[in-house]
Amino acid sequence: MANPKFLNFIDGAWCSSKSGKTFSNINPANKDDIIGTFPASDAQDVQKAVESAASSLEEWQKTPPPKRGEILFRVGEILQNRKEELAQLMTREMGKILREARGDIQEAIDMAFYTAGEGRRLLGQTVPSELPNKFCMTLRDPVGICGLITPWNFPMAIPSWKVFPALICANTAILKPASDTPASATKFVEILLEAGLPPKTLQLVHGTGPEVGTPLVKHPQIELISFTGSSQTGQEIAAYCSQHHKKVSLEMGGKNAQIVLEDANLDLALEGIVWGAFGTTGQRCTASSRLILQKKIASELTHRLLNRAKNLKLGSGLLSSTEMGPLINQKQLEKVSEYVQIGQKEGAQLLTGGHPYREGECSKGFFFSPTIFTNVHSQMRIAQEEIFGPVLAIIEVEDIEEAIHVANDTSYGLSLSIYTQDINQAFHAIRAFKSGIVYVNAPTIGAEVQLPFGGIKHTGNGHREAAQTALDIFSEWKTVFIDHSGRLQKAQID
Ligand code: UN1
Repeated sequence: MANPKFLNFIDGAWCSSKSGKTFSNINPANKDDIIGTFPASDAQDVQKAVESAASSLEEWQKTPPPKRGEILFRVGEILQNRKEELAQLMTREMGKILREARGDIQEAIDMAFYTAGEGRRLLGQTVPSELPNKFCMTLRDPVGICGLITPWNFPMAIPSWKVFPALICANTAILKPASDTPASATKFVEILLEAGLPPKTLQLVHGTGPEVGTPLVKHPQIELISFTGSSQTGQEIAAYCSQHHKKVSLEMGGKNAQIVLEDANLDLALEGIVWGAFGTTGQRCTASSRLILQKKIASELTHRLLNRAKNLKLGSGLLSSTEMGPLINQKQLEKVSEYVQIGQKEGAQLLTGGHPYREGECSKGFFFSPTIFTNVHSQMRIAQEEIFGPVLAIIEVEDIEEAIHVANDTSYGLSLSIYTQDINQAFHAIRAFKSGIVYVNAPTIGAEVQLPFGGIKHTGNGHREAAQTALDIFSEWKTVFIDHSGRLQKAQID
């Protein structure tokens, strides 16, 4: 089988790691299928990338924002033209089914067009002064060199959330993609270059967190780190960045819940649960990993859900009949299996699944059966900790107040959802939910790029990706006062 060699992109050229070391990446649906060999980079490669990113800052900052936007517009067009080929590669590399891989690329396309438009906006404010003949406005300044560390679950969408706003705000950037999805990231960078991005503006450095991520975070010339991944790594990054006065934007875990009240449209709720819990094999930070059911409808809905989960078709995401692909790797398979044991020890009742799935061709990959626990209590670890797999914990409640209490009863705060046909209950939940994202009559997944994305509590650190809020991560406000009175005027005094 072919084993293509992929490279870093540093200082305007495709290159191996300085040490010459490599790692290979496999298809999680079929371990025999090798995606390619990639540079196992380290601090030396990061150093070269930073030097190059620094050398290109000035030229990029002189480029008018609409011109920067035109490049992103072309990126959107190229992504559109190559969507199918890129989706095939992403499915092979990451495992998500083709329909979802197309969605991932579509999110990058949306982000490209949305951010391209920002090239002609980058809105600031003009506001009145308290003094005569004095003009007040705000401008956005770039931050500098950005280190962008991205996860494997959205191999193009999440890099696009970080790279495009970083570039439109006139920063230069170093992308360190997850080592489970480096091929998709390489294609992404190739497309930016093809669209006309000045080559030294963006650097691509492949490798592990400890070997590449850590030197990136610790490099004194990197002004900003944007990270999506685990809460533990995020905390370590935040601690370092706060000590060294670096700007840091974090998007970490979730323990999202979908509430179904007794007045809900149950057919709709059922579709939402299946999609929210088992879409992308539960490997979204927005995945619905808790289902909170009002008692009256709990047994009917659980029964119908069980039927659906048992019949989900597992397999290679490249086959159009497949409904759920594999987990990303062996480690994740072990983690999910461990949580099943934890749930059982805690006294939750395993209704279905709970084990790796090895039927037929699936024996070659990291497949895991759709898993449902019932009799779950909010304090159990399976109801508190992020599992990142196709595992759903069902919690029964008496009424909406208890439902909202349970939904909020986690250390995370990304996405919460409620199914009800009662507008008063819906608005009550919208206000009472402690999360960055709320859905009514839709599952916890499915954010759109023109709206802020992110969460509160242990999910984030106060920033929001996508939308115009992303610009606040990648730029610094500069407040400008122009006094054209010709005399000294004293604010708050005159
Ligand atoms: C993620 O899981 O990290 O809202 C991102 C969604 C997608 C993005 C998810 N648009 O589910």
